[in-house]
Amino acid sequence: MQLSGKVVVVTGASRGIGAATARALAGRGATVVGTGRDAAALGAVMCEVGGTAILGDVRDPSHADDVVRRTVDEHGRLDAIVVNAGVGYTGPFDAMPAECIDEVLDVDVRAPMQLARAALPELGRHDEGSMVFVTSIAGALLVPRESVYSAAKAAVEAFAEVLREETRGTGVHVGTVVPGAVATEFFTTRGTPYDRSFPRPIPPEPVAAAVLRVIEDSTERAVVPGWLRGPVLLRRLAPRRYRTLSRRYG
Ligand code: NJP
Repeated sequence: MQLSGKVVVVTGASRGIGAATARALAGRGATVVGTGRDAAALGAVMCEVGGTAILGDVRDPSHADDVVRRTVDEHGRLDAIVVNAGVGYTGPFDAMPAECIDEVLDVDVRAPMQLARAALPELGRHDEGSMVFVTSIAGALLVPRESVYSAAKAAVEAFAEVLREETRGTGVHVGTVVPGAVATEFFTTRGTPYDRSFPRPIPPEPVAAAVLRVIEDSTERAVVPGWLRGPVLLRRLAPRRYRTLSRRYG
């Protein structure tokens, strides 16, 4: 898909990967509709990229339909969505508060599915449409102390794979971007700092560039940074071997 002149919704565009993606999309000539709850932060990013801000909580049952309806009302079309808004949680599962389980599942699983449901008819209305889910390396490697978050992101990967098959031949492409550690406020928001010395977090811009590649080239799945494809492949092909190595080297 050529992005110039297209209308693209980016959820969680108030900061981090979403804000970087909004800037990258605007740089390609796309019109960006960004969502988030932080009015000041989202307003500043949308002002910078000449986009439209839609304030709201993705957990609100009417949010997904609202975002699609307002986008089409204002811009006349919807060509792509980047389903990026997300929250993390780290800590042993037996100490995870019930409301945190609900928040991770609501924001990271239910909301992306609801947005996909609401957007699909519009994405299919023109010759081509694109839907990109920002998942996580945690969903691919299934990380201890991130059980619910890992399961949530793995669920979205599974959902995207099925949706890709269901939409084959309709002109709508479904892809995912799988980031490793990224230097954003994600860790502050989840309440636990990133405490590993390796791998070092990458800036959000390469993840945004991967989102654009997935849309422009109809790529199925982009892992960023690319070397993480190694551990992902090892876990898939030799799960017990992978687990032994990850216990030893972290
Ligand atoms: O996180 P952060 P990232 N309703 O915290 C929005 C995944 N990922 O950019 O509402 C509506 O800077 C929030 O907006 P606001 C991760 O799982 C990351 O790093 O205004 N919006 C903000 O714009 C996520 O899916 C890393 O506060 C809600 C955005 O989400 C994606 O990358 C590693 C919301 C979060 O910005 C972007 O994360 C990885 C709600 N209820 C995967 N809750 C990483 N950073 O290391 C949150 O593997 N938002």
